[in-house]
Amino acid sequence: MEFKNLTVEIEKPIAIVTVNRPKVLNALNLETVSELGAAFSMLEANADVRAIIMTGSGEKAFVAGADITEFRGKTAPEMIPFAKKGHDVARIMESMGKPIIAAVNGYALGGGCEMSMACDMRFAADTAKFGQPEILLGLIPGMGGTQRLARLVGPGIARELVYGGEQITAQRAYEIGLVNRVYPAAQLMEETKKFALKLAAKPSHALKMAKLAMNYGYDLSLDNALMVETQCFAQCWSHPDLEEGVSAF
Ligand code: CO8
Repeated sequence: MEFKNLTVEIEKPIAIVTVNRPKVLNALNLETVSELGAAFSMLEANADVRAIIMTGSGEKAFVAGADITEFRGKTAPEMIPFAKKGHDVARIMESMGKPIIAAVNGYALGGGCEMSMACDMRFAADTAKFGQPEILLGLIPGMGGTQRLARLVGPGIARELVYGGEQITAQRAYEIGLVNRVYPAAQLMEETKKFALKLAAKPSHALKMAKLAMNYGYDLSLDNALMVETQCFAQCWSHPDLEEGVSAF
């Protein structure tokens, strides 16, 4: 599948999705958001791919947000499908069975920070910057930032970032739990690939069940979430990986 705004490299057993609009710091226009949805759906269906890295092209940005040039002249009703599109893509990423690691190589602002939060985890270059600067434009996050940020870092710090619009360093993002790991910029991709390969070597069905139990259970009451976990746990017995793993033990 060919994309205009992305590259998708398959280095079995991992794939690397790179937003490729470096002239605008990989800002997400609607076409790019649609292409991301198609790319992740395609990778979910590709049995050769067991873990995915998402990153941005160039050295400066992961994704500097939604493409602001698409905002002018729009009306409120026109922006509903725009936001919905972003939400749909984030949901594709969260509901697919394969882990996605964001390799945040630079600015992850607005929709870029939100995209990284739809990934399973975030590894960042020490030069990366995170933030939800929408307030400075007279708007608010529209791709899940008002919700996912609070779930990741807690409501107090999330409010500080969304209301204040300030950028934070990768180190600060690590301290608040937004980022899992920070690496010197030159090592980010190599280290992220190493970790993706480790995940790719894990029993894929069990990993899928872990991801689904954690993502679908998160918003439920504890009783309902435990029911989701029970189903996913039991599903592990429907796959030969379990027999293999238990026998090896
Ligand atoms: N949209 C469009 N173009 C952009 C964007 C953007 N978000 N960010 C940077 N660019 C362009 C610049 O206009 C510039 O273009 P040109 O060379 O033609 O002038 C080029 O990229 C390089 O940028 P700068 O010259 O500004 O580079 P600096 O190093 O001086 O600054 C910054 C880097 C700090 C990242 C700065 O570019 C900036 O502040 N960018 C905007 C960041 C921002 O506000 N992001 C939030 C956007 S709103 C949003 O994301 C809402 C999400 C809604 C989700 C909807 C789902 C589909």
